[in-house]
Amino acid sequence: MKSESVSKIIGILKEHHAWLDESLPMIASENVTSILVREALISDFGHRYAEGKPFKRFYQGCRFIDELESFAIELAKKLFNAPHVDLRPVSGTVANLAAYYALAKHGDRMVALSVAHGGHISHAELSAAGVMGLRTYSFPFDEKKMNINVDEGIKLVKEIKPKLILFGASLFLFPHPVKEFREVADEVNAYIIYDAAHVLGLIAGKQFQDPLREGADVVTASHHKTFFGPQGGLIISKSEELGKKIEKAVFPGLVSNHHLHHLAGLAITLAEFLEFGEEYAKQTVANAKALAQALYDRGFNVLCPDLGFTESHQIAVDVRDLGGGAEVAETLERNNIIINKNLLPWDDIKNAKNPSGIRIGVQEITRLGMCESEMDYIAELFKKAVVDKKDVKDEVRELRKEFRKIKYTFVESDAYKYISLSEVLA
Ligand code: DSN
Repeated sequence: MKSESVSKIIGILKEHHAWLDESLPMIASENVTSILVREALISDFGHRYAEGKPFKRFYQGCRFIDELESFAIELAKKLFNAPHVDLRPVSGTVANLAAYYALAKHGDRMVALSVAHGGHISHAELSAAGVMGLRTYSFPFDEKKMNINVDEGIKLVKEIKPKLILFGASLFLFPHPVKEFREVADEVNAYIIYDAAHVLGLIAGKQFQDPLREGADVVTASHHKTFFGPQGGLIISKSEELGKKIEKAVFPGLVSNHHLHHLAGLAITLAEFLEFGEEYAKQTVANAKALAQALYDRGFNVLCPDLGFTESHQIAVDVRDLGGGAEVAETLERNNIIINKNLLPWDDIKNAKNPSGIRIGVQEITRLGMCESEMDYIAELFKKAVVDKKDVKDEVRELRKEFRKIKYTFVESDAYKYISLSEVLA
């Protein structure tokens, strides 16, 4: 390579790929895209502008972008059984901003989960909710059930009369009580937003709750967690009328040009989910339950044993007796098992640097084809690394050798192999 800077940059990318190739990626908010999606990402769509809606653009040259975007919208409407979707938000946070902007005004109130109880940062006043001038109130939370306290929550809604009631979370073990709040939402004239970023793939695969049918007005999401698309966001509305409000908030409100290569990749992911989504989502939830049980059997303090630990792709573990979330996450990383430290309900947000817990996600290793028996072995590796303080890097590497390919797609390919176009085409 002629440029030292470019060689350095490509060298770093290759090292990252090589590391991933011998690791267990278990961050609950990530996933890996198929080779088909990656092909879309390097297409010329990534160089173009298409402000506005299909066939009503402010730029020429959008003929094929229009065709693809309208086709993607049709696929998404079919997959989510919804009358309106907007695929243009460039992230989950932008999707939330657009929903806030469409449905509320500066100074309105919103009830959502606090960050310590699992709420996403964009649900908080210090982030997107505050940027939109919303005054946020935290749902009362039942720590034992790791869920919203319905009776107390309804009381709070009646008292403060919010404009928005927001469900969904980043630590999201069990379905949220959407239908239980529909009546009180109508009573106080509030909209229900459901942030499905984490569980979109499980909803698409019909293995979690169905927020639109349970009473949500709009569903916001990123589409790169349990939904294994390229990074980006979307908004699903329960009616055309609400969809029109959302459209205006997205453009010209918050997004000028959406990322058209990601839109193309998302279209492919929608097709993958229509074909493989149910099977993938089923295996993901089965794997999460199996790993939770296997960790619990080995003495880990996995949350909610009486409730079956989880109904999603996530597991939460209290690791205070093992040195806390930061220490455990770092120990696992040294062993090529990648998870994150996480606040648990009793933690003060000021302790975010060393919280009580860890959060584990199985959606990416499920995409690599792993099943329940691998979950049992992975729990053993967790114990060896964290409790017995042994080095398990070699075992992780060996395990990964058997699971190199991306499954649940039309063309299986290596998951983390670095593909160098400059070398192939030179
Ligand atoms: N903060 C991310 C997560 O890990 O859940 C989502 O944006």
